[in-house]
Amino acid sequence: MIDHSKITDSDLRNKIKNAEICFGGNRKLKIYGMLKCSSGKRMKRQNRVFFLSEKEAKQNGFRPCGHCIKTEYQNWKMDLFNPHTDENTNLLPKEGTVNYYGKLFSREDSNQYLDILLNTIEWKNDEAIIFGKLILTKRKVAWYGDSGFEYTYSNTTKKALPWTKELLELKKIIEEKTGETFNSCLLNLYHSGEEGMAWHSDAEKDLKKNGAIGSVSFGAERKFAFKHKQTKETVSLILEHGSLLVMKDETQTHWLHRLPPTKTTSKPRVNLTFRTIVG
Ligand SMILES: O=C(O)CCC(=O)C(=O)O
Repeated sequence: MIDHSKITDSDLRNKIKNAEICFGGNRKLKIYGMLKCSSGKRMKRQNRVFFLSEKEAKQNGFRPCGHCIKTEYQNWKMDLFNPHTDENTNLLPKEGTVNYYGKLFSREDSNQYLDILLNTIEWKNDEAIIFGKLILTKRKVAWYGDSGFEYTYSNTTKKALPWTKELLELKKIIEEKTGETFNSCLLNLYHSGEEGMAWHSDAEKDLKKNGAIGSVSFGAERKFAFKHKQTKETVSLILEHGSLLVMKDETQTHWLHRLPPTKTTSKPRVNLTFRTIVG
């Protein structure tokens, strides 16, 4: 790491020319970025440092700049939110089980599923009856299942549509991966980060008690959070494009979950929750 205040301007020019300096950083903020980054230009000389490589910057405890090296920044943020856990780690500290399997599908397959789901599912605005008034959400939903199952939530009853080819394909993959079985799927379409879902639990009487719910996400990566009903402690993670999250055991009894709205994306996201309805 080289301090800007300890070298002359001609030294600096030479080191850049000889590729001995390739990245700049802010010592106070502990952020590194490209030499041409506009955020770097505004900095005081005594705060500016230089690095040969990103590796050197990271070894010194610097994180990537969100403006000029977006991909590295996204990866850094993801690591921060999704600590390196595997599908056997329970993300909840007590009274429930949540396992995050990470990305199950390649980027290409995930893009293809997103495209197919956006175009083949019978999306409808969700309906809820709140204080006797019919409310239509901006978010769209669809309900698919084995044989015309009915499912009641938010005081409205939905009848399941017959499985599409891709939904059956996804159901099989999730069943094989988790060792669980499912007979229905609720799909949600969030057109942009402005749309989300408020705190709730999936504990309707039609759902198998303590049964597993397999949640598959395609599209924009979004934060997903859990809140304990009594202690209010929270757990959150980022649901990635093509990923699987499983909630089971007493999770719905003791924890609420939500998808908070965000200004950080305007891209769509589709979420599928594979469930077991009891007849
Ligand atoms: O979109 C999501 O990830 C969450 C969906 C959800 O909470 C639900 O279907 O109950």
